[in-house]
Amino acid sequence: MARGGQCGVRDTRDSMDAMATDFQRSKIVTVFDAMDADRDGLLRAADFTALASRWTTLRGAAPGSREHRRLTEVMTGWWAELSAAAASDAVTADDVLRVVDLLPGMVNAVAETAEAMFTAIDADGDGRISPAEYRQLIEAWNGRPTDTSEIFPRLDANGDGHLSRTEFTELWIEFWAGDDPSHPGTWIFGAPAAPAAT
Ligand SMILES: [Ca+2]
Ligand SMILES: [Ca+2]
Repeated sequence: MARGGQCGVRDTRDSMDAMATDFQRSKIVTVFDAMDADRDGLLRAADFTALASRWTTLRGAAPGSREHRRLTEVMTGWWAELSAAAASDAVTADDVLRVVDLLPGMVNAVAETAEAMFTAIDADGDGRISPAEYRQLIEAWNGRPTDTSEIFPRLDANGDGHLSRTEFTELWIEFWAGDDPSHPGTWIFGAPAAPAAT
């Protein structure tokens, strides 16, 4: 395996056995591609700004409004953490996967991110994510209209028509730190890419 000395990442811990699986890689690459607005294979601050901008536009949040600031802060905060963890201002999918390798040991941090995301997604602030609020998230992410009517029920564990904070956090943690293809969390950013071959 290529574990050569090309990276400046500190390996003070024995995490080489925590490499992302092919399944985790396919999940992350799907999200990465959606965020990589200019498709150059690198995430930069501008990609997160663009995502925040798509989101605030869909939401109808005017620049300077509290809503605009909140959504922008969530995405900017993500970028700050990711670029710091990757020690780069141009982050590759492999960089993201190296960060993801560490997440199973950082479940509290992942849950905090879920909390920030939940608050951002919950546009009307009623403490739950409606199908329309979820769709807005996915359309901001994808940058195009997306039918999420078949995806949402997969995520709604208790079938009450909304995602509670608890439901969302569980899905979020599974997506980023889990490795179970059959878990609904696989679908949190929409339909996962089909396997390369069947
Ligand atoms: Ca709501
Ligand atoms: Ca529910």
